[in-house]
Amino acid sequence: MAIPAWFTEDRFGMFIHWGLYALPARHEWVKNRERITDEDYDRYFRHFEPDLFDPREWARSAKRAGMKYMVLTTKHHDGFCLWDSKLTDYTSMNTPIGKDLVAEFVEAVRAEGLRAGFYHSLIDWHHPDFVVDGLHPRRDDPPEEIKRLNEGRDMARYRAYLHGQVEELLTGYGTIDYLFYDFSYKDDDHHDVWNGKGKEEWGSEELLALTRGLQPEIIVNDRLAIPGDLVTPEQYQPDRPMEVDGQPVVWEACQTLNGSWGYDRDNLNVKPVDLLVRMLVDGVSKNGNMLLNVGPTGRGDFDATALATLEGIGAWMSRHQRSIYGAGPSPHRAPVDTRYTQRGNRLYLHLFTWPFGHVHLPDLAGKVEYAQFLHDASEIKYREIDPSIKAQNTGLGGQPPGTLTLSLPVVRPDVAVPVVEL
Ligand code: H79
Repeated sequence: MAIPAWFTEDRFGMFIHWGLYALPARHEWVKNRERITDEDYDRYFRHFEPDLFDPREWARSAKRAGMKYMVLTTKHHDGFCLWDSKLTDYTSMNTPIGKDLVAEFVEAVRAEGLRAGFYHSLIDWHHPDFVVDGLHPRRDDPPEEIKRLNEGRDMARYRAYLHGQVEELLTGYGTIDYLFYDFSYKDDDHHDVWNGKGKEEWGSEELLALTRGLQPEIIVNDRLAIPGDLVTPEQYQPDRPMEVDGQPVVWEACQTLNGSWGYDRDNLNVKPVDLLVRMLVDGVSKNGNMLLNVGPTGRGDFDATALATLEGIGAWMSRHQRSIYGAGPSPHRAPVDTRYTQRGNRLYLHLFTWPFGHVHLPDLAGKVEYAQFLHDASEIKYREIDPSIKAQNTGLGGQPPGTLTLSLPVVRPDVAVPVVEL
């Protein structure tokens, strides 16, 4: 089945990781990493009161950055639910904020003209029937401790809960455009995990059928351990258009601002704007999307660094979106430190470093009608070497026939990534 066209046209979305872990503010895996007991973690539940939560403001920030869709964590691995689920008490309704945050999110995102998606964790560290995992050196039986923790736990009951909650989310909130399930870990990459989980544990076939039955147009990711609509490299850029079994596939890289998905107060490893723009461009040049994450604070707003980063990306997008929306890879070969994207007969040359006056484009002589910078529509002059001539000594640095050479200004334009439109 073909994926809805909006997804590969829009190219750029916002991921939002938000939940109780915004309060400790040191990574969304904090409960697991620091072996925090349920009792201690419950303090975040009792103090969750995001009084500055304003999803219209989130959506406006996303829109200004050039993002076209937004994906919110309805539930992360800690099991805390951001909507009014009837299947558990462990929801935002029972915290001091006392609101269905998913409902407000979906309404706000739509009101700003963006598409709304959900992230939903398959893993659940809170549900009493979720069989506990463990790391182990390879051996035959789980350690006694893991066996003891799992007495009375029943994944069949957890599956019913998982499917029931997805049904709530896909029936109670109108059209949902996208679903990111997260994640399966029962394969060669995870051979050191006791009780690793995959399609049997999640009931993946049934869950995917339920998802599509309730939302026929929805786009579903690939982490149910069965094929989905797209593949989702996490925090890495593939080196070419992605393929599965030799066939091109739709893909989307999910990326963080600083290596953490949840709000991480003391993390100073923030990616600069020009790097994030290069990552977006790199993805589109390889036929991929980017889902860029923000982790809102415990008060419900975006921190100053996230806001400044989004503004910076937006400043670039407002002048360069023509090279992103509806664009994809080009059959032409891009010079080193550049990326091509192409839409129809327009070719976009993205310059990741600044050249020494010239940039040589192989095989484009005779094919270009006009060249300009995208940010200010200023003409870029160029010379061409007739593809039919034999001579090698052309006076243009020995470039081969067929080369088109752009003459670029000495001073690099003051934009994150300069783009020449051909
Ligand atoms: O939600 C964000 C992350 O929290 C989640 N996916 C993004 C979108 C994610 N975190 N980690 N991972 C995905 C992969 C991590 C795998 C491991 Fe493990 C965690 C390897 C070791 C610890 C789970 C437990 C798999 C093996 C043992």
